[in-house]
Amino acid sequence: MAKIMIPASKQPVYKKLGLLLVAVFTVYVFFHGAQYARGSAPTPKYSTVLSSHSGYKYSKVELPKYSGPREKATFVTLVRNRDLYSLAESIKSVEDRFNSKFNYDWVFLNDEEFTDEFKNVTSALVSGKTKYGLIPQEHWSFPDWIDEEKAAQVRKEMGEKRIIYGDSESYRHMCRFESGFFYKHPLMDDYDWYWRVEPDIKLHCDIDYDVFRFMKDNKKKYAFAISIKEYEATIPTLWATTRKFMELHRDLIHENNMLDFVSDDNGLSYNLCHFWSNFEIASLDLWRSPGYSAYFNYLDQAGGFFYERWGDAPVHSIGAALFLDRSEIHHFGDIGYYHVPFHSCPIDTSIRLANKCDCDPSKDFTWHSYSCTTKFYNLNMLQKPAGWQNHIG
Ligand SMILES: Nc1nc2c(ncn2[C@@H]2O[C@H](COP(=O)(O)OP(=O)(O)OP(=O)(O)O)[C@@H](O)[C@H]2O)c(=O)[nH]1
Ligand SMILES: *[C@@H]1O[C@H](CO)[C@@H](O)[C@H](O)[C@H]1NC(C)=O
Ligand SMILES: [Mg+2]
Repeated sequence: MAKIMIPASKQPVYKKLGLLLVAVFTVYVFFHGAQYARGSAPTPKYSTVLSSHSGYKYSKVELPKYSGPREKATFVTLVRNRDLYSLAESIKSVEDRFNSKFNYDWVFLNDEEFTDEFKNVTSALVSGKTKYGLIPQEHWSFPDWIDEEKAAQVRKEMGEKRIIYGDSESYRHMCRFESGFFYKHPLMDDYDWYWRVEPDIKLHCDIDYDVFRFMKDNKKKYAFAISIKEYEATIPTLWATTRKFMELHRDLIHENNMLDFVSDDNGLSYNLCHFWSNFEIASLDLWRSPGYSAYFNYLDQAGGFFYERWGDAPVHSIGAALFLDRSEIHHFGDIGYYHVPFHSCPIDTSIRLANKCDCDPSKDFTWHSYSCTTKFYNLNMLQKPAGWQNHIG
C-alpha cells in the first residue's frame, strides 16, 4: 500500500498548501474507505476521527495508515506464568514496532492454567484480541511407546555431558509440542498464519507493512530472521530417521524442495543448518499438511524427542525444506530481531534509518560464518546486501 508521509518538521509548508492537503486527504479517505468495504477487516480504531477533524495535525496522530483487509493471523506464544514479565517486554516491543498498527490477535499457550495476573497484564499490552489456552495432557507427556526409564537415563547422561538442556524433561515436552502440536490447539483453528514470539526477544526496527499479507501476496509459507547450526549431540539420529522417512515417502516430498539447505551431500548427511524457530512467521497449512503430519508422526514414533533431545528448530527446518517449494521460504532481512545471544540487524544503512532500527550493525549475526543465511542466499541466488563480506566474523 502507498505510504502517505507528512513529516511533522514540514508542517509550515503544509499550512501554505492547505487546499492541496485537503485534496490529498479526500483521496486518501476515499481510497481506504473502498478498502474497508472490500475486505473483511474490522472497523479500524481511528476511522471516524478523520472526518471530525481538519488541518494537518492528525497527519501524525490519527491517519489509519495500515488499514484494509487483514489476514487470518495471530501471534502465538508458549509460556509459563513465571515468565510473564520477560514476555511483557517482548510483547511491548512487538506492539510498538508492528502490531499497534495492525491489531492482530495473540494466542497464549501453557501446560498449566494461566493466572489472572498473566491475563490482565498481557491483555493490557496486546492491541488485538488475546486468547489463553491450556495444552491437553497428551500433547505434553510421554506417549505410551516411550520407555520412561530409558528417557530418564538419557537425561542424566546428557546432563553429565553438559549438553544444553540435556537434563531437562520439560524442555523436551516443549520441543515436541512446538514440533507437532501447537498448530493443533483448538484456539489456532481460527487462523491460517502465525508469528511465534518468545519471552525476552526484541524487535530492532519498525515494520510498516503487514507481514502476513506480504507472505500471502508473495506466495511465502515459512519465514525466518536468523539461521544457525544445531548442536550435533542433541540430534545424533535425527538425520538417519529422516532418511528412512524419505525412502518410505518419496511421494510426499516436494519436487522443488530445498534439501540443499540442510544437506551438503545430496541428502547423505545433515549439515546442521536450521532456521532459528524462536522467530517464525509461517503458514499453519505447512504443519497441517499430509507431508509434515506424516513426518512428525514418524519422528515421534522413533522417540528422539525423549531418547535424544531433538529441537523443534531442526525439525521445523527439515520439514520446511522437504515439503515446501524452495521459493516459499523467506528471509526477513529488514526485521531487526534479538533473542539471546544473537541479533539480526540490517547492515544496509538506508534500511536501518528508514525503519528506525536501534541495533548495532557490527553485532549482526546474519552474515556471520556460523549462520546459514549466506548459504540460503547463495542457493537461491538472492542478492546479498553490500558489505556482507565484512560481517563474516
Ligand atoms: N508453558 C511452558 N512453556 C515453556 C516451557 N519451557 C519453555 N517454554 C516456552 O517455550 C519457548 C522456548 O523455551 P526457551 O526456554 O525460550 O528455550 P530456548 O529459546 O531454546 O532457550 P533460551 O535461550 O533459554 O531462550 C518459550 O516461548 C518458553 O516460554 C514450559 O515448561 N512450560
Ligand atoms: C485482574 O483484573 C481484574 C479486573 O480488572 C481485577 O478484578 C483483578 O483483581 C485482577 N487480578 C490480578 C491478579 O491482577
Ligand atoms: Mg527462548
